[in-house]
Amino acid sequence: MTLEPHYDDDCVFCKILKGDIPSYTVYEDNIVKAFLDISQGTTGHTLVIPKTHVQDIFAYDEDLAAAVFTRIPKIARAIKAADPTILGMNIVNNNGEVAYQSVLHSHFHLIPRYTDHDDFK
Ligand code: DGP
Repeated sequence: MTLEPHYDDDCVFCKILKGDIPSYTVYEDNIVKAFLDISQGTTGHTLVIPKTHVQDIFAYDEDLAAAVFTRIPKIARAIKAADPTILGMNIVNNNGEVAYQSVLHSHFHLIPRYTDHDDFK
């Protein structure tokens, strides 16, 4: 699997990568883009996606896994550092429609937690 960007024309996240749909970028490099989730489950809810179109975790090869997985803690740390009221973070990755994956371009939810009692479940 190439780490170079590869787009699926029917994919909403590929349209974001191409700039055809606007997004608020949190972080970007040659491998991944991190941008605010439209739903904002909690403030700062961010999605991290590989720039190459890959449907889910089952399709990752070792190179892509290493490249993406080393970036997630760094992005999570940067988000937490940006707001001292962030106390923790859920990192969620749904794979397959039966697992509630609604966008079939692999993505990781970074969901900041501010108190023990915020609204998002
Ligand atoms: P999942 O259910 O795990 O597949 O999460 C998909 C997420 O993608 C969901 O939380 C909403 C988000 N999403 C869908 N379309 C858009 C979009 O056009 N822009 C942004 N920023 N997020 C989107």
